[in-house]
Amino acid sequence: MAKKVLSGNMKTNLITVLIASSLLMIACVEEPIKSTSNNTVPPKEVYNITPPNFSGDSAYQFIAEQVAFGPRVPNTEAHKQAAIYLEEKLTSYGARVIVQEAIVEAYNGTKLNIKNIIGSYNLENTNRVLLMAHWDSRPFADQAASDRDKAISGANDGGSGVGVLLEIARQFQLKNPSVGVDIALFDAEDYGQPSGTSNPKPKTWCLGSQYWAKTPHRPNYTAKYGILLDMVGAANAVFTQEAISMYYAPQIVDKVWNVAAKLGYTNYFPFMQTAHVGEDDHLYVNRIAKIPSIDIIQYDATTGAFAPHWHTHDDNMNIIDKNTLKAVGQVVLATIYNE
Ligand code: AHN
Ligand code: ZN
Repeated sequence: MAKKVLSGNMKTNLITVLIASSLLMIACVEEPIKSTSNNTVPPKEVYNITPPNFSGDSAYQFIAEQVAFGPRVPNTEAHKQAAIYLEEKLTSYGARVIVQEAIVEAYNGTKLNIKNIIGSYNLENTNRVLLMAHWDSRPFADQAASDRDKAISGANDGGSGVGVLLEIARQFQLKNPSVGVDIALFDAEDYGQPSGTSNPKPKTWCLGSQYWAKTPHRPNYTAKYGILLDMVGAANAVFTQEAISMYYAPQIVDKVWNVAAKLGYTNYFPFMQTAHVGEDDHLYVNRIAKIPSIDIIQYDATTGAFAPHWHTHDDNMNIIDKNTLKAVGQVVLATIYNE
């Protein structure tokens, strides 16, 4: 049999082809980053696992279902029914669910019957990530022009974070992540004292997470880090890197914003830091439970405020945008599946 020998020329050609094709492969694997921001930091992460495809339609539906109960204000029938819905939903997607019940006191002395709802995946795994949102809605519309004493629908404020987390739960059932994950739906985040009152009281917000941080659903519960989703459903939302997250968990902010950049979502997640945007559930999870946690929260750095619909009756399904839900959900999923 004739032995095949490559001539010097052919060898050079072959090497050239090999180098060219491997460069081409690298170019194909590395997706280009869409960016509208000047201060984009190049992504560091390279994924080992392809995360599932988060459905913005599905998350939208989960928000509509919550809103259909009416405002989820503690001590109301809508609140009671929504709690059953959330527990059933998480259970149906394969989570082990604990409903933590408590009575806490609101700023005005009202005793609130609250429920923190925690759904867990891969309980045997000590390597855990905590995903959070609040599921209650504000009992009044103190930023509204009229009907200020009426509770808000809270499609974005409350509903959106929960909607994204329910869709994430659905995805976990389709493809089990390798880390342990706990989905904590906190109650009574939004019962805080309206600003501008004559005798302001401290710590009137985040009553459910304050209770949970002092008394976790399982003794000695901890997680590697936490991600809170708050107001993650409005069109063209911008999630800045807010101060409490940057103070307690800058490495998690870095990780999540780089995942967002990698996925082409820098418009939603610019590398832009903002000052304190207000107290939120992650403050107590950081301060009391000592779990380094970040808040993905819409904030408008140009106006220095939340969106105009915030704590008004415009916070309804009309302002919810599936593209924003998709961006946030895909970023969180990719973060989890890359652990
Ligand atoms: C305050 O305004 C004190 N906190 C902002 C956090 C918040 C309110 N999230 C939803 N509603
Ligand atoms: Zn609120």
